[in-house]
Amino acid sequence: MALTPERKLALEEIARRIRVDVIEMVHAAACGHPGGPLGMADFMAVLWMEHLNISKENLHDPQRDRFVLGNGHTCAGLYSALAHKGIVPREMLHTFRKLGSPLQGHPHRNADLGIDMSTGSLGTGLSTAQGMALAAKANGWPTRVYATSSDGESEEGQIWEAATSAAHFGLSNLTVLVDFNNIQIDGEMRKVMNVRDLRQKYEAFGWHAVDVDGHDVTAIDAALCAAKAETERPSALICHTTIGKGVSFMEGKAAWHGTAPNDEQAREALAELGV
Ligand SMILES: Cc1ncc(C[n+]2csc(CCOP(=O)(O)OP(=O)(O)O)c2C)c(N)n1
Repeated sequence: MALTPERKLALEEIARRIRVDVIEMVHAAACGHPGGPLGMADFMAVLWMEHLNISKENLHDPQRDRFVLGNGHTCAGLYSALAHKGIVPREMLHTFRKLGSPLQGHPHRNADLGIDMSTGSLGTGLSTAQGMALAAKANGWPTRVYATSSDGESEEGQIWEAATSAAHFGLSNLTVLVDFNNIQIDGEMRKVMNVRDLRQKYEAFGWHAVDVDGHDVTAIDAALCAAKAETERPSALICHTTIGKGVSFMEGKAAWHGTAPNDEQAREALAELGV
């Protein structure tokens, strides 16, 4: 069933709040990656609020859903989503990237905080996610496994090994959401190392794959529903996004892949986000 107009607005509001958290966290840490999680905020909001069966109550249930942030550098958005689910205490967000904090600059697996996998070394996330999906299937569990990835991460050969085996084992309980913003650490993906048409590639590897407007919460929700209805194949949502989305001076700029805003830039960004 399509999102109601009220639910659509509520999810867009969560996405806005994730963006606010990302700016505040990266600014307070004076380092980190704001661009990616700003671009991913819409699909992270839909996934975490509407689809992922992960809550404070079922955190230690082995049969619950799993989430792996393949593009681990975008973790400020994950920590914000976990705070919106009431799993990560909101005040803990202020410790982002500080010495001793469980919320490091790349995710560190933590069973009590809903961080299901350590990531940051690009290429590994989808492999571990497909292992989790295979285990769930072997056990006959209802668990669904979701991973994120990115255009830059799709340059890693290991992604395609995972894609091969996930299709081979018919892991219809596995879905990857690819943040396709055409930007990576060194600039425009198409100039650095063109991964070309990822929908066609995942399809060729035996997946159910669709292109999605990564800022349209209704379209993202519909694509996640279609992925759930799949019974034979793993699903790939190629989410077309803009890096830095929501902050005009960050949009489309590779410089914001891994640069913290200074005081003035943070003030300007937060004002644009309605704070
Ligand atoms: C195996 C590995 N090689 C290199 C890096 C360094 N690295 C960090 S992020 C990144 C670019 C990733 O591209 P993408 O996720 O598309 O970037 P974004 O859209 O977030 O700017 C690279 C090469 C890494 N983390 N892991």
